[in-house]
Amino acid sequence: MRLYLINPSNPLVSIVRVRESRWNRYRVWKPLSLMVLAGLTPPEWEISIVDENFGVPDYPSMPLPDLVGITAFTSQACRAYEVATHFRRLGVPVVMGGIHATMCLDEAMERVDSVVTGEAEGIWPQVLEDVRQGFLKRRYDGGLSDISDIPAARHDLLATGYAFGAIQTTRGCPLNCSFCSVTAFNGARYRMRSIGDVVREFRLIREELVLVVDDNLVGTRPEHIARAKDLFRAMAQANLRKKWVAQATINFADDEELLTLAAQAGCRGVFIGFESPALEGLSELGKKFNLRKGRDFRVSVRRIQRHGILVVGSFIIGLDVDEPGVGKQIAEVASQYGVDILNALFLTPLPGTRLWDQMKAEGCIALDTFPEDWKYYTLTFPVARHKHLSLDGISDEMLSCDRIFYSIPRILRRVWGNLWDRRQPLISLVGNLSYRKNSQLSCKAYAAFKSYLGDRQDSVEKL
Ligand code: B12
Ligand code: SF4
Repeated sequence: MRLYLINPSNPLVSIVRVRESRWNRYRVWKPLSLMVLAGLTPPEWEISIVDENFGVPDYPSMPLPDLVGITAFTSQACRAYEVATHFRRLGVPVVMGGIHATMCLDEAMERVDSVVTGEAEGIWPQVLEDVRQGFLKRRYDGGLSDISDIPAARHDLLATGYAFGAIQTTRGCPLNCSFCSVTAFNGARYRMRSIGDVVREFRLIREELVLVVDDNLVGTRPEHIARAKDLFRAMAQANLRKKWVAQATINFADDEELLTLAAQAGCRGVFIGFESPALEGLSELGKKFNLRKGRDFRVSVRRIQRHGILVVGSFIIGLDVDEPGVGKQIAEVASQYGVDILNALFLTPLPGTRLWDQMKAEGCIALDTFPEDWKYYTLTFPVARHKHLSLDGISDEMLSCDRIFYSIPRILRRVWGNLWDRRQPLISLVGNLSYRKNSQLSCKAYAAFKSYLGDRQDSVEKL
């Protein structure tokens, strides 16, 4: 039995445009979902993982599979349906799973043979068995998996071409920020894989650099932090020789022992959501967690950096509190905090989030011809109506934010600081240049986007 697991491309996602920016070569990440599915698949299936981000293969020249499994974030949905149509025309059954199919079940069910909602661990073997028997059902629900059921991902498939390997050690987040789909999809309970499983899986990864995809590697409660410390101790003891980057909340900075252990275990970079320079902005997003303990972000960032760990700071543009000038304000605040790399994104209503419900109720979702418009839900295009910022205004804010933060003098100053502190100067340089280049690509992309909207006059007027 032959199985294709496909990660659809979206050419509008800047970090996969390797041809236009060679710096992106280091930022094409592995589709871990498909590697985990492969890990759940019995040996009688011959599996190929296709990541269209590395080029769309010539499907007609490939042997016909018995089953196609497609994953998709919302931004990939359009392409997912194109791929599904291709295989269904050939009589191959297509199963779709992942966040988009879960949040937009009816839409997906109209376009594929079967949809798997939720996490797949508890249900995928059943789906495969049903295919073998010729009784594929229209819908399966995996719900939330038992964390101990997560198998080691198949790191042997998809071996080449990526700078980073990928692994997941926890699922779920209790914070439920308004714009984020993680709590809705993976639940509010923070579920932690066993340390033994994680260390064993780390050994299977061939790349020296690894992305730990957890939404918050250290968690928010004392028992989560204690587990993170144990994990880091075990990783250091196992002498894995990996350098890894992860996502965490700002409380990562609050515990010197945690930082020391993380660095000893190979942590070289952390992605932190600061989200808004304004207190009202954080309240609006439901991210009051950032405000606890009367935090001084500059001190927190510096404390992390002293351990040789880069800080990537993420901010959102388009909140109700954001007025003209917010782009410059974010660039300046991020510089004051001292982050090494800034990731600014548009506030985007993703299906299944609280923000989606709110914006839909208020009639603020501007790009709503679905599924075609999903391809713009990359967080790098303005797809909604914002309180104080027009379409032109908000894209100008984004460009001015990037232009200021990624000016050559500022990049040089930061990378010089990285060199001086011996804090990953190379990764910092590549990251800064990749963001700078992508901002230039965005400038062109906005022009094309505006002409797309121009053809849909109604949207322009409403925006
Ligand atoms: C790593 C990651 C990335 C990596 C992607 C690597 C990759 N190619 O997969 C990078 C950094 C590139 C990335 C980019 C983006 N990301 Co991202 N990302 C994540 C993150 C943190 C982890 C994903 C992961 O690997 N999880 C581990 C795997 C094992 O879990 P899983 O993907 O959910 O898969 C399980 C199930 O969903 C299911 N399943 C999945 N696919 C399939 C397919 C079949 C056939 C079946 C049966 C089951 C199944 O089975 C799996 C095992 O249980 C998630 C948050 C999260 N917790 O998932 C956000 C997340 C997926 N990203 C998100 C977003 C918005 C983006 C971006 C649009 C914006 C951005 N700038 O970050 C871009 C878009 C990229 C694109 N190509 O279009 C949103 C997506 C929401 C949505 N509705 O689409 C999430 C949920 C975060 C959030 N804040 O809400 N991301
Ligand atoms: S943005 Fe981060 S902290 Fe907020 S709900 Fe999502 S994963 Fe949790």
